[in-house]
Amino acid sequence: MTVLTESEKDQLDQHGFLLLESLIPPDTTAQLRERALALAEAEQKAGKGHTYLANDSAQRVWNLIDKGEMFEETIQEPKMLAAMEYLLGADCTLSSFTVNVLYPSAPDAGLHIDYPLSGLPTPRPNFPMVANSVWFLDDWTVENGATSCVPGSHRRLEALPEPGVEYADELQICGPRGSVLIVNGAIWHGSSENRTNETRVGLLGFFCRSILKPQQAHLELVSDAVVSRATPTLKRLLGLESLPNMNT
Ligand SMILES: O=C(O)CCC(=O)C(=O)O
Repeated sequence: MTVLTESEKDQLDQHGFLLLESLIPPDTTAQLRERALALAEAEQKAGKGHTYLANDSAQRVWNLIDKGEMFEETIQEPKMLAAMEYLLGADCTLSSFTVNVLYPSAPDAGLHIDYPLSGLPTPRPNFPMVANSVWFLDDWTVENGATSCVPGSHRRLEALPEPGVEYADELQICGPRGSVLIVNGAIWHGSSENRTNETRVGLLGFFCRSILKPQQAHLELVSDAVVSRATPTLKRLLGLESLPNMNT
């Protein structure tokens, strides 16, 4: 069983984020990038691209579990899951799994905390409720929009980041392609401006405690074939072990 070291746990507890550097082998990273971009292009061509930010300069591809067998395996990566289970409990579930593409000139997306925390009354819970894994399918650099974080901001239980403000303690988390950044969903974070001529491609594997309603209704969105071949871990992540009861 893969577990976090004490220093990795401490990093998550104290700073609210952890960079798992070069976790994914280069050939897998390249395949994931190719598939992610192919899906983004196909959805745009079909007029179903989920674009956002100014001039449609960023794009999400939703419901990845149903968009290629490689994503079923990817979301069960043991070290990433160990981090999620440390933060959210051994029974944590998938909230959503998406591609996030930043095209050249995508602006800074601004700092935020993750769904559904910003809609909760304050003080927000002082333990993690949701957490994201940001998969670097390109090198994450200051120039191409590497994720910004404000270390320790998961402990600011009353406050929210102010739109447009640059915080003195905000850092961009850079790293080589194949790295996975784990962020407590309560930390102030967001993608930065892509000032390069290259597209920055990432995946967002977003998880929640099993008591929460996930961001996507996996069991309605995922095909029967995916569910029937799912490993016990994937079934649990899709929510099969945390369904409301059907007693009448
Ligand atoms: O793509 C990134 O750098 C981070 C995106 C993110 O944090 C989000 O959309 O919640």
